[in-house]
Amino acid sequence: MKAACACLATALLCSGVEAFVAPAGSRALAIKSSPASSLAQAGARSVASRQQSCAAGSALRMSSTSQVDSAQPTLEEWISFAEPKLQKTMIAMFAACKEIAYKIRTASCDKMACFNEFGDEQLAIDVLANNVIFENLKASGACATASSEETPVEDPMGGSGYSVAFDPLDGSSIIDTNFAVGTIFGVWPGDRLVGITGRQLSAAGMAVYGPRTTMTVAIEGAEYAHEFLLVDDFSGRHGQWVKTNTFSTIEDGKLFAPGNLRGTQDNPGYNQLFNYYLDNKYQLRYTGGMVPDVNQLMVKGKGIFVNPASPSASAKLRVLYEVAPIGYLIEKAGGKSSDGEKSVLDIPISTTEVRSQVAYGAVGEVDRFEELVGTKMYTPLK
Ligand code: FBP
Repeated sequence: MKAACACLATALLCSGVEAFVAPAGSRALAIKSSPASSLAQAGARSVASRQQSCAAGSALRMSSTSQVDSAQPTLEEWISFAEPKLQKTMIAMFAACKEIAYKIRTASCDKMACFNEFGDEQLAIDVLANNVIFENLKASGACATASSEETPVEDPMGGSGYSVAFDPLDGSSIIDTNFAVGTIFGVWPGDRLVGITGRQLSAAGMAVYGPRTTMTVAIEGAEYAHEFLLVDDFSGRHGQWVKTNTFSTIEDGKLFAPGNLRGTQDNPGYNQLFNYYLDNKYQLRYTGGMVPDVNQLMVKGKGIFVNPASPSASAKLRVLYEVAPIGYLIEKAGGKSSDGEKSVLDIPISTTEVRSQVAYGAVGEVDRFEELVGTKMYTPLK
């Protein structure tokens, strides 16, 4: 037991107090960046509380070696095949999502704002996430233009090589209920984010802020989609992104995630599709967060996510920030995407506001969506 506590304290010190202590020990610090002295105090407080819990034989008995297999490559090792500026852009997105993960976990949030333990109001978490991503992209020097669902304009970043469109925090309606949420991004070559399509993507990614923090990416020059885990186990690999999974197939299977369900009231095709799932005893797995709801299709290797439009509930998902990047991931992972008649990667992105209905999943399941829902109640973008 004494050995375990000693190694924990060492892990604390080795992995750089600030990064480690802040999320676990002191919410206020992570967000409010209080003066150094209180950092030391917080650090000390955190060590003390962990020793107590260690002493109490709690689940915190840590081994000095990481739970993650040391043979698994880190992000930096895995991505070294890619074009250097694309590497920089992707590493900037991973760094931003790591920071967002800590901030989400350490802030008590309601819909409009976040509060630290001193009750000081902070930026709403999606605005905070938005700023963190812009800062990291600017610092990369490889990003010419960036745009986000929070700030839907083409914003010059002062770098060159790639442009990034992102939804800083998807699932705004479920963040206060502490459900898993995520960040979605797409990387295009050059400096424009309109007058393009998803077919021109160089890479895309989706961070899932759930019990674990994972990031799934797909990138030109590599087949399939690839999952990374943010190591958070006080080991020597603490704070690193380590490769944990490769997603290459999404097969037919009875798992469905039905978005915009109110659309079944005035979209007969959607009503028919929904009843097909019920009649055939499909498993309902829907949280209201597109990121975890789509991520499960790759992890389970089966099923379908739909968000059809209807006359009373028009399409709400934005092609630039959400639909095209996720379409790129799903198609690289061996699945199919559709707007009712074609791949979402072929939807022209004429403005940052373009929206579309979507289906993602196994080829057979998406074909059924096109057959029953299709474009009967929706005019796809040409
Ligand atoms: P935000 O971009 O505003 O978060 O909206 C997107 C979203 O929350 C998706 O994550 C989710 O799949 C969908 O809206 C939920 O739609 P609905 O409530 O109609 O099922």
